Amino acid sequence: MSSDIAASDPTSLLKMRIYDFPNGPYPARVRIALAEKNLQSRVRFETVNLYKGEHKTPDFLANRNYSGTVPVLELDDGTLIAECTAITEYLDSLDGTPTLTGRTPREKGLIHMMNRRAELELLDAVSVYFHHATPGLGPDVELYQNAEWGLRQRDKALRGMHYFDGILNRQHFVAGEAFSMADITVIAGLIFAGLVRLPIPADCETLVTWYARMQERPSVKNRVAMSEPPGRREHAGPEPRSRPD
Ligand code: GTS
Repeated sequence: MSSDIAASDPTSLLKMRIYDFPNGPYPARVRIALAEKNLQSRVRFETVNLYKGEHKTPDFLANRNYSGTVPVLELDDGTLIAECTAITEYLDSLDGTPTLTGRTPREKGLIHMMNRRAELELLDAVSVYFHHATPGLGPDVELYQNAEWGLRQRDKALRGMHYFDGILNRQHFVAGEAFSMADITVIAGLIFAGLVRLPIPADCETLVTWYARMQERPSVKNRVAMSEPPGRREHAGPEPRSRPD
């Protein structure tokens, strides 16, 4: 693992550590949340090289995240918090003024629902496509692949894009009229889709326009830029497999 300090102010107090893969779509969720909350200076990043399978070693599984994924947040008392949603909820609560996960019970419920929907219908589906129907992280890491399942999930992700296009036709943001964690998850889904060369369907005009608007946010701009080549090549690997007959 290598280390890089995200603090723009070197004198700032580092309180947290995040294990992640810098241009990964799921890590992007937490990096965007950190930027939205202006908390980058409180975090030290440790790179876990997914292509070398560092997230599947016995040590990582036992001492970082049983699920074998990144990102993982480590607090200064050693507490480990995995799962992007959990990490975002933690970060959003730190200053007592949550802006990403909702303030009222209604907001919290809607944001949680739409965030989960963004995972199920888009981001996780693209991820399954990547791991099962493309070379994914390579043969040393992808020990089981089911291309048919991967291609089904690719189609699910495309349906998900149409779903979110319809949602965004009715409202400015994924969970209502304010930017939230649910928007970040859709953005991550579109970042991942870009990496695996799965473009937004042309008829999803609202989603395309919304995504362009999201990329104007400073927190998002750099993350999306990282999904362009050569970052794209790094995560996408060779051409995806074609659909089996
Ligand atoms: N549910 C998890 C979360 O929300 O944190 C999923 C995390 C996840 O899949 N992370 C990816 C991973 O560790 C990181 S990246 O692909 O976006 O860079 N993948 C490795 C693997 O083997 O699944």
